[in-house]
Amino acid sequence: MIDKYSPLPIYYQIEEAIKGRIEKGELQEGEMIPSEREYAETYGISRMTVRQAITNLVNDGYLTRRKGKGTFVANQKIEQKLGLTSFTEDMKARGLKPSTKLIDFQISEARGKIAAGLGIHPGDEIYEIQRVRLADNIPMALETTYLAADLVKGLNQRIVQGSLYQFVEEELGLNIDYATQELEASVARETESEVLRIAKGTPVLLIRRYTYLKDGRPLELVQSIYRGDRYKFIIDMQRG
Ligand code: 16G
Repeated sequence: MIDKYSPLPIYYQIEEAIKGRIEKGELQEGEMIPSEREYAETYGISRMTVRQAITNLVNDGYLTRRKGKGTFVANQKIEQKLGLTSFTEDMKARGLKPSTKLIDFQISEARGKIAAGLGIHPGDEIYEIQRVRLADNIPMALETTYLAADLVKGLNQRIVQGSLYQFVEEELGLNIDYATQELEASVARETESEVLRIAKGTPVLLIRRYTYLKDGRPLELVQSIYRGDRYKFIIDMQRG
């Protein structure tokens, strides 16, 4: 309930009340929330104040506005612990169906940083793959992967529409061991926004992964653009 004498601003109290109802499951994902007018009447406050609370909740990703329809409870983000798992494994672990839309698959010659990162010579052949990764048919990430053609023998378009890690481990018998990952904030550019079905300029997470085999050989360089409205990465830390 709203306390008009509280030092907490009223819009903030409304925000907390709505958040509380989402967290308790009284308002479910995808459900339409009451209108500004209804909230204003229920709490005996102005519509302006309600609007401010709702705008803040939209900006924080709790709610989403659909033009001409109303305001709905947003899908809450996928929480992902940062570990050396594959996209296929991550989605299956959540009970979501992974799929892949192949944008590009080509064999090219390694240059500069890519050759250096993959531990091969400039001019050596590499696979250059671009994939949109989906969960229950919703685009989650756009991944660009570079692999040394000499190491990942026999890779083809069909294989990369499934799990790359599964192929590397089960078919090639290579041991994936560790990775270094960089995480940066960014915004969706035109092509990225199209394939991820988000507006241009929407915040995204840019992740670069350098993955190595047990014998130390570099396996892959991957640059991924993850939807900022869908993903939240969690890191466990210990002070040792
Ligand atoms: C993840 C990895 C990516 C790897 C892919 C393999 C991140 C940021 N990236 O998306 O480096 O290539 O999984 O997935 O987590 P797959 O086995 O399903 O093809």
